[in-house]
Amino acid sequence: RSQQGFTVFFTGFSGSGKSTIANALMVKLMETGDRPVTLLDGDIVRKNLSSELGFSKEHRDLNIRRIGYVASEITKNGGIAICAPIAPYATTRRAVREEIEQFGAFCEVHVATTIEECERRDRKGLYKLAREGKIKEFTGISDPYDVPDSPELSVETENVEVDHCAHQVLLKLESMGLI
Ligand code: GGZ
Repeated sequence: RSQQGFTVFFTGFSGSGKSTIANALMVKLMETGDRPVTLLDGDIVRKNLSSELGFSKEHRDLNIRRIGYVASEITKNGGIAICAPIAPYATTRRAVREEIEQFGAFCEVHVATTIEECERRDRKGLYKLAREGKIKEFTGISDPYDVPDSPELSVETENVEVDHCAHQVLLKLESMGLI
């Protein structure tokens, strides 16, 4: 296999559309390529890899480092890893980038759907619970989110269809020479 492995790392608020875009991207990559594609979605990782962790800074960092480690192994072996956690801390995202860039490419995609829009949708009712104080340390409400200052790509799902966002990621990967 001649092509290098790479990781697409989505970051953004709960309900911003990360998982939906990541799933659409996975389908497109599986249709067009011959490399294995692994999706490391936030809530699936939380269930299987980080089930003992909560949402303190320490626990979030540990969660992201685990995702980064798995993605770096996939990248090292020439595969494609798609990660879709909130990943609120810039320093932790930076550390994951550096780990992965030892083995292949890293494409950070900020899903920049605003907190107002995510709260307005409130698909899982979590924002309401966060406002009521029933969920503590909720990202964007009572916990920080460092806005990425130099992501490879920024998309948003308030005015743009998910499928179009996934297409924009594909175009970016093409322009990076990865697919
Ligand atoms: C943020 C929380 C919280 C708190 C539970 N803050 O919409 P969801 O439900 O499926 O996505 C959110 C998910 C966040 O997990 P991550 O592993 O992506 O977070 S991090 O990257 O910060 O480790 C949300 C749910 O878990 N959830 N409590 N307090 N999101």
